[in-house]
Amino acid sequence: MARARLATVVAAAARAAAGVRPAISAESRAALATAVRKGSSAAATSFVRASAGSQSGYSRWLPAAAFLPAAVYMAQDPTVEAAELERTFIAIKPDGVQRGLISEIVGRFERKGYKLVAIKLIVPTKEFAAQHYDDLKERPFFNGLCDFLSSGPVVAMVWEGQGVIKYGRKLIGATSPQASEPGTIRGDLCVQVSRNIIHGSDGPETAVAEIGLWFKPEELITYTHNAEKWLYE
Ligand code: DAT
Ligand code: MG
Repeated sequence: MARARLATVVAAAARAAAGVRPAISAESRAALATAVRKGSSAAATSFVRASAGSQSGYSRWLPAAAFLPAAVYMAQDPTVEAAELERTFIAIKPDGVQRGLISEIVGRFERKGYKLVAIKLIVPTKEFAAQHYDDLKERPFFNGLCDFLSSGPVVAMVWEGQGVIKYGRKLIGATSPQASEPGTIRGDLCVQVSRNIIHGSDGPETAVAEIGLWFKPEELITYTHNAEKWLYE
C-alpha cells in the first residue's frame, strides 16, 4: 500500500453496496471502489470474483456481480462521494510566489477543508526540476520548464484529505489557463501555460513519488485538525 495512502476510507459507493451485499468485507468493497474509480472495470470484476472465491463459487459470484453496475454508476455520478483519505504534492511555482499569490493559493486548499501536513520554501536546482518533470523530458518545452521552476523560490506542500489528489487538480484547473474554468486557481489567477503558477500531482502514484522527492518522511506532520470532526462523519 502506498505510503501516501494513510487509510482506506470506504467510499459511499461501497457503503451503499454494503446495504445490498453485506456479506462482502469492507476491505473488499474499498478495493472495488478504488478499482472502479480508476476506470478498471476488469479489475473490479476480477476482484469481486476473487472475493467470492471461498464460498460456493457460482452462487456467490452472481450476487456479488449484482452490485457492480451500481458501483460503476456511482463512480460516474459526481453527486455521489467515492474518495479515499490521501495526500498530494502541491507546489506554488516561482511566478505564483513572485506575484504574491501564496496566501491566496494556500487559502483555497485550506478553505476547502484539506489539511496542510508539510510546507517549505525552496529554490530547486535545475537538476532537481528535471527530476520532478522527468515524464516530460521529451517535450520541446522541457528545458525552459526546468529553467523556470529553478528560477526562484517554490512553495512545496503536502495536503491531505479525502479525494485530495483528484479534487486538488479540480481546484487547480486545466494545464492551460486559457482552458481553465473561472473559479479554479489557474482560471482565476494566470494567463499563460508556461506561467501557470501551481503544480499538483496528477494521480496516486505520482503523488507518492513527488512527496518522496520533495520531502523527507519526518517533514510530514501527522496531526488531528480541529475542523476534522466537522468535515468528516
Ligand atoms: P500540469 O501542470 O497541469 O500537470 P503537465 O504535467 O502536462 O501539466 O505539464 C507540466 C507543466 O509544463 C505545466 O504546468 C506547464 C508546462 N507546460 C505544459 N504544456 C506546455 C506547453 N505546451 N508549453 C509550455 N509549457 C507547458
Ligand atoms: Mg503534470
